[in-house]
Amino acid sequence: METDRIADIWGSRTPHPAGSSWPKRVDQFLLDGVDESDVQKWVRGACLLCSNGCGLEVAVRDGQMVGVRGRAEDRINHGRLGPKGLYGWQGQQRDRLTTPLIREGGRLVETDWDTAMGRVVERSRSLLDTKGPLSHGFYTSGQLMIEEYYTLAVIGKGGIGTPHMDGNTRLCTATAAAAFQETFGSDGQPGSYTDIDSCDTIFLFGHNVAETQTVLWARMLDRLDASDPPRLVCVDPRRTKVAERATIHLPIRNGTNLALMNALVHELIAHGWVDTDYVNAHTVGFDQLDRSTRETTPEWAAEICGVPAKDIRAAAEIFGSSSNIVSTCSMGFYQSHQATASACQVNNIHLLRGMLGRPGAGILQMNGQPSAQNNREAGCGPALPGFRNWDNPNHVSELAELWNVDPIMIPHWAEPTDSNAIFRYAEQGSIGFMWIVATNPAVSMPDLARIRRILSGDQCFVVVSDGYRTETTELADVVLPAALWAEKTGTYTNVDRTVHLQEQAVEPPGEARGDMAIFLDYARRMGLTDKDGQPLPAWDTPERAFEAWKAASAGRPCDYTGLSYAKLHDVGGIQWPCTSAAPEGTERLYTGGVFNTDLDTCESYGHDLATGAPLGEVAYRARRADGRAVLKTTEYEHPFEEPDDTYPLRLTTGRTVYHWHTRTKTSRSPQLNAAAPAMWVELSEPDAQRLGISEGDIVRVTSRRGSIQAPARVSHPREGVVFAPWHYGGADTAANELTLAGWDPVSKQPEFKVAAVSVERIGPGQGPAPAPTTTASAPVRPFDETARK
Ligand SMILES: Nc1nc2c(c(=O)[nH]1)N[C@H]1C(S)=C(S)[C@@H](COP(=O)(O)OP(=O)(O)OC[C@H]3O[C@@H](n4cnc5c(=O)[nH]c(N)nc54)[C@H](O)[C@@H]3O)O[C@H]1N2
Ligand SMILES: Nc1nc2c(c(=O)[nH]1)N[C@H]1C(S)=C(S)[C@@H](COP(=O)(O)OP(=O)(O)OC[C@H]3O[C@@H](n4cnc5c(=O)[nH]c(N)nc54)[C@H](O)[C@@H]3O)O[C@H]1N2
Ligand code: SF4
Ligand SMILES: [Mo]
Repeated sequence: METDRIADIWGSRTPHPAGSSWPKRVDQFLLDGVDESDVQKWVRGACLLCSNGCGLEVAVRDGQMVGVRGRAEDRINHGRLGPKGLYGWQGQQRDRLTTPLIREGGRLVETDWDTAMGRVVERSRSLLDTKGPLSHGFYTSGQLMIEEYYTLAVIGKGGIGTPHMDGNTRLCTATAAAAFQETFGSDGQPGSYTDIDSCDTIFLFGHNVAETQTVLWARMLDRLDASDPPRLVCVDPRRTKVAERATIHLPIRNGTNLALMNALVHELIAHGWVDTDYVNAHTVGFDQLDRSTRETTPEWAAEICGVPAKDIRAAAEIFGSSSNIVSTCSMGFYQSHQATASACQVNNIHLLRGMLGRPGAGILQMNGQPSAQNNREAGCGPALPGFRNWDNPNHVSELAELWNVDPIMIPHWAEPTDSNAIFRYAEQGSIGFMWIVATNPAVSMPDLARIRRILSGDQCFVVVSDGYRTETTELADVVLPAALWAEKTGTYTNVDRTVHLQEQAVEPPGEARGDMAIFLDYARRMGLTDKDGQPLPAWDTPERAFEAWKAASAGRPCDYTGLSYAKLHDVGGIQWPCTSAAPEGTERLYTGGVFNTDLDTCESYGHDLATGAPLGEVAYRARRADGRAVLKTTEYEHPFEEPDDTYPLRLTTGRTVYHWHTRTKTSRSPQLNAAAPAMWVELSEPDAQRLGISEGDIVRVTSRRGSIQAPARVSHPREGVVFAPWHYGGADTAANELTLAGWDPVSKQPEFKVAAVSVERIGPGQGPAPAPTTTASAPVRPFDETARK
C-alpha cells in the first residue's frame, strides 16, 4: 500500500481500547517505477533515524536500495514507518564520500586507504610514544552499532588507555543515563512501549514526540482516539501538536523545569498522593525530598515558570489520581542547566506513587539517537562497558580479565572525560589527536565559532569518519569514507531496550568501509595487543564482535547473553536483559521493586545534584540504598542567561519532523528536503507585533556569541520565547552560533534550550517562511500578501 508521510505524518488511525494490543498497519515506500515484483530481496533491519527503532525491511534490486516497508510483527511499530523512516534512506544514494581525503597545502585531496591510515597511525603513534594516552581523544556518536562501539571501547580503553572518550550522546542522552544512575543505581530504561497501550495517563516532559518519534506518537494517538482515552499532560513552551491534544498544557518558560517539578512533588506530598508502603519498602531519601520541597508551592513555581498556579495544581492532581501513568522526558528537560535534577524528579514522582514496574506504569527517559543506548552500554563513551563503575576496582578487573590486559591500562583513576572537556583539551592542545566518528560537531555543538577554531587549529590533528563531506570534515586533517546504515551488519538498541539486527543490504559506495573495519585496521596498524601479544581486539567480523560484547554484558543489567544474530533475524526486536532465564527478553525492569543500587552492582556512586561533585564510595555506602531507589533533588536555580535589556528574548532550539540533525541524509531525500528546505525562526504573535515583524520577514537573531539571519515564522511559542530549528548549518543560519557552552553539573549535557537573544527585522522576505505548516511550526494564520511592508 502506498503511503504519503509528508502531508499525513502519522497516517491513518487504528484506535483500540486500553489493555488491548496495538493494531498492525504496514507502511511501505518504493521508488517511482519500482513495484513489488521488481524487488529481488527484502533485507531485515530497523530504522536508524531516531531512537524509536522501528522494525523494517529494505527492498533491494540490482544491488541498490529501492524501498522500505515496516515489519508488521515487530514489537515497536507493528508495521508503521514515519516520514524519515520511509524517505530518509534515499539520501544515502547521493553525494557520498567514496575515497579517503588528506589535507595537502591546506586543501583536502583524494587519496587511498594506505596513505590516509598511514597518516593517522603516524600521528597517533608518535603522540602516544612521546606524550602518552592522554594526548588522544575519541568523539563518537549515538548512531553506530554495538559491534562498532564495543570495538572502539576496547581499542580506546584497553589498547590506548585514554579516558578521553565520549559520544555526541553527551549532547543527547547523557542526562537520561545520569538520572538513571542517580535514582536506580544504573542506566537502563524501566518501562516498555507497551505501557502506552494500557496506561490511563501520559505526561510528556519537554518531549515533542509528535515530531521526534512519530511512530510512538501514532501509538499514543491510537489510544487518544479510542473511547477510553488517557489524559495527557504536556510541558513545553511551544504549542506543539502534542500540546494541542493535551488535557493540560503547561507552556513554562524554557529553563524553569526544576521549579515546576519541585512544585509537583510538593503537591503530591502535601495531598498525600504518595504510596507510603512502596516508598518505605523501596526507596531512600524521602525525608530529604520532603524537606527540600516544603516551600515549593504551585504559587511559587507559577511565578518562575510563567504559568497559572491552578494549572500546576491540576497537573499534580492528575498525577496524584491516576492509576497507570507513563511519563516521558526528553531534550526540553535534558538540555538545560539543571537537567539531571529535573529528570530525577520525574523518576521521583513515579517512585512516590509506586508507578513503575507494572503494565501501564512506566518511565521513559528518552533517547534521541537510534543507538545512544549502545554507546552508553558498550562503554565507547564515558561509561565502562556493561554499565560498570569506573570507581569499583572489581568492575575494572572484570574487564581487564575479559580483554586480557593489565587493569592499569584501563583508565579509572578519575571520572571519565566528557565531550565539553575533550574539546577544551583539544583547544589547549593537550589532546593532539582527535578522532571524530559519525557526528558533525561543527553544526551540533554550542558556540560554533569556538568549535571551528578548535578543529581548524594546528594544535590538534583531527580525523573524521563520515559518509559525506560535512561542515566538520572540511576542518579535518584526514577524512575517512564510512559505510552507512544497511551497508554493513550490526545491532542497535532503542529507547525501551529493544535490540534489532540490521543486516547488510547493499555494498557501500566506492572505497567506503564500515567503521568497525576502520577501527580494526587502526588497531592492527598500531600493533595493539593483549598481555600475551595477541591482537587486541581479537575479533574481525561483526558477529564475533557481538559475541564478545555478549560476554562483556553477562551478569550486568544489560545482559545480552540470550541473544544471537539468528534469533534477532527470526524475531525482530527483543528487549534486554535477554538470558537463558529470560530467553524472550524482559518487558519491564524493577518489577519487584529491587533496584541496581547495591554497592557491588551500581554503575556510579552518585553525585551532588547541585554541584556535580562525585559522592564517592564512602558516602554511597553510608546511604545504604542496598537495592532501594534513591529520591534526590536540589533547589531551583536560574539558567545561565536570563533576558535583559540588550537580549530581551529567551531562545530555545529543537527539531522539525522532516529533518534529521545536520541533514546529511534528509537534505538529500527529495520529499523530506522539499518539506523543510531552509532555515527559519519562530516568534510568538505578540512578540512579532511588538517588533514590527510579519510572517516571512527576514530577521536577525543575536546573542552574546553570534548572530544568524532567517525568515520569521509567526507561530506558537509562548510570548517572550524564540524557537530556532538547529538543523541548518552555515555561519549565517546555524542555531548553535547563538547557544552557549554551559552544561548541567552532573550529566554535563549542554544547555541548548536557553540563551538570551535579541531579534530585529532586517527587511521583507519572499513570501511565507520556508517552515512546515503541518507541525508545531504551523503559522498562527495564513500568509497575507497585502500585509507585507
Ligand atoms: N524529526 C526528527 N526526529 C528526531 C530527531 C531529529 O533530528 N529530527 N532527533 C532525534 C534525537 S537525537 C533526539 S535527542 C530527539 C529529541 O526529541 P525531542 O526532545 O522531542 O526534541 P526537541 O525538539 O529538541 O525538544 C523537544 C521540545 O522541548 C521543548 N523545550 C524547549 N525548551 C524547553 C524547556 O526549557 N522546558 C521544556 N519543558 N521544554 C522545552 C521544545 O519546544 C521542543 O518542542 O529526537 C529524535 N528524533
Ligand atoms: N542547538 C541545538 N543543538 C543540538 C541539539 C539541540 O536540540 N539544539 N541537539 C543535540 C543532540 S540531541 C544531538 S543527538 C546532536 C546530534 O548532532 P550530530 O551527531 O552532529 O548530528 P548528525 O547530523 O546526526 O551527525 C551524524 C554524522 O554522522 C554521519 N553518519 C551517519 N551514520 C554513520 C555511520 O554509520 N558511520 C559514520 N562514520 N558516520 C555516519 C552522518 O553523515 C552525519 O554527518 O546535536 C545536538 N545539538
Ligand atoms: S519513528 Fe523513528 S525509527 Fe520509526 S520510522 Fe520514524 S524515524 Fe524511523
Ligand atoms: Mo539527540
